[in-house]
Amino acid sequence: MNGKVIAAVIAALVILIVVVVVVVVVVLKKKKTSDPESQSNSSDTSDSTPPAPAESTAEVLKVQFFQHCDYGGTMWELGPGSYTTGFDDNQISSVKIPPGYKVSMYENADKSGGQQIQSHNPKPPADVTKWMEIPCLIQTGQMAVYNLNDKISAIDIERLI
Ligand SMILES: [Ca+2]
Repeated sequence: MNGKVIAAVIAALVILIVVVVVVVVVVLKKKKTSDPESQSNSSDTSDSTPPAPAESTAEVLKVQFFQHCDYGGTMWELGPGSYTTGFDDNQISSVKIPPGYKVSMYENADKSGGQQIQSHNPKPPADVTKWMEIPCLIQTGQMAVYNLNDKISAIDIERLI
């Protein structure tokens, strides 16, 4: 009898130890799995964060030059830079300038002497949509400042924004 009781007690102790070990292991596993879960949750929230919006102002517009007054004939489009080619010499008669651009137009290819025009469009937020339009570069009346009709041989275009 005593041996059986002792055996039963030992068996009970072994079972108790096994149960305790199992409980401890389960608790530890829950703790370990709960940490990656919280990490995955945080990564989920970072994934759901919307990407930074693309810069709409990054678009590079081009100045439009026209062969005839009132934007007729051939059109030449030029981005920021310095030009003596890319347009027909002594042909430009009208110009459309995008917002935020400064355009210098010269009678001479070396930009020395002769007539010059420097026009710049106001920076945003003054008016980001309005283009500056010069319908004719001929010298007439209040447009006397424009005396480069069919004379332009060099152009500088600068982006101000
Ligand atoms: Ca012309």
